[in-house]
Amino acid sequence: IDNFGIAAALEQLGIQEINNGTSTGNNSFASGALLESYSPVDGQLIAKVKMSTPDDYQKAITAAQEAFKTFRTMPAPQRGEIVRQFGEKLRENKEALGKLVSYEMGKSLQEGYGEVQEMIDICDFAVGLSRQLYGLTMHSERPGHRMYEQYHPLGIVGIISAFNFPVAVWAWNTALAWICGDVCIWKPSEKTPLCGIACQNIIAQVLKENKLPEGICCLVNGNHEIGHLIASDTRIPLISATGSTRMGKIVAQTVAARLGKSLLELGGNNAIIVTPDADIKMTVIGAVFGAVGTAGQRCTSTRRLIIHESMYDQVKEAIVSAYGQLRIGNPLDQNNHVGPLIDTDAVRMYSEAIEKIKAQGGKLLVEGGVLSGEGYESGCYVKPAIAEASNELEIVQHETFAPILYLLKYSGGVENAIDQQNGVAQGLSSAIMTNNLREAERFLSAEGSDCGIANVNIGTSGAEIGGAFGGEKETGGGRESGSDAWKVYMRRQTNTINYTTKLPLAQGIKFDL
Ligand code: UN1
Repeated sequence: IDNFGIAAALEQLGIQEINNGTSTGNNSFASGALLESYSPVDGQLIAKVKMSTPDDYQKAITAAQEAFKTFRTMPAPQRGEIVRQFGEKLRENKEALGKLVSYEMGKSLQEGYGEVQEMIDICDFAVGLSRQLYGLTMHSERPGHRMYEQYHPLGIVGIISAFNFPVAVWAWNTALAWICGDVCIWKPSEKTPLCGIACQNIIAQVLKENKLPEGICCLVNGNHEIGHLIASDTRIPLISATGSTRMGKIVAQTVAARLGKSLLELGGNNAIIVTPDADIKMTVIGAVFGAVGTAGQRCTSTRRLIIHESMYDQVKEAIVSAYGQLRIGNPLDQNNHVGPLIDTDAVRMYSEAIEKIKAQGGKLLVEGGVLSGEGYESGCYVKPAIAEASNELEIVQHETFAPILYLLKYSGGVENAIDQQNGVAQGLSSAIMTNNLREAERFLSAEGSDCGIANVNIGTSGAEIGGAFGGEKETGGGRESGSDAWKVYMRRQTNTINYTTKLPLAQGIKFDL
């Protein structure tokens, strides 16, 4: 592994004690049991991390509450300056952090770097936004009155993130929360705790250099018990949670029970529609990257191809033949296209899904299977699979977080493909491959895709940070990242000021004493 410079990367990120059983990281709110982080790349123990106890959690909340008292009064452009410095530090650490993401999570090195690039991009976006937290001015119906709205910081934002984007999703939330004047408490996935520590170490330098308290950005590594403490805590007005629909439903109910706000980014079941007017070459690249990139573990991964019957055989052959070219192996080696799944539990879910496809009447065109032998010792490497199926199958309706692609057929007009595309419980990302303007516009119209993301001649994954990211239905309805997603991190206040000596009432009501 060290041909890839992992040890040096860990050292640069302040994770120095490797494989020797000691805990690592300089986070203050961690005095609990050790959590072991194994790499799916080679099955090796990377390091052990101290988890946060409920008591540590209470300390973190107190630190965050204290920090909020001052941070909320710092002018937003000055908070933007802190985010700018964070972005600079990320640039310096892009290579090291990208490597750690690749090694701890298993995505390709390029994608690891890409993820850090998303962090840098959201920092740049947030810096600009820190001067643009605009509210509207309205005309009052009463003379001598002025009415406007302003956005104030909310308080503590609880961030629960997933293993598949172990650093970027945190940054989307944090960079925006900070410029909005909020402080954050972050529970990374238990499967990628070192990514959390590395980010904390980077931001700790920025906070220290600016004499700002750690409470602005608290890290709490731990399991679902810490997650529950965060979700049920009335001191946390907003919970931003990324993960499975199952987890999201639990978080949503817990947060709703105390009338908190939640921003949910849950499962997808994303499809690409391939019409008779599609460019086949683009379709193949978009579909294969979408299905096997990150080993099918993006919430935006392509799960279904809905192909017009007139193109079906041609597209099927091209995709199956492209799968024949895929190199599966160590993701740090840039010659490989597909890395491992996150752990052996994920492998088991993949294998069960393959069995279900067969049992439910799907037909495997590319068999799949678990790889073993040299280079695959971790037991986490699987072959991407393709199955012919129909949209109604239970397994097709379900999001399997693995590289399994379903080929579905449609006949007649594009509306029939859109029906299938929308005919699932999830609503994150969608795409159409066509050069036909009518089909493309129909797909984007009110009677088109019901997803939060709808692309034309682009695959389903790889969204840019500038747009609002998220989806409908079981995807949870939240929007993160670009556009005006920042508004959920602030509280809106409507202000009406009377600068006369009279007190006229709205709606013309008369009340004289
Ligand atoms: C996720 O999988 O949780 O659009 C986020 C994409 C990435 C983000 C995915 N920019 O694929």
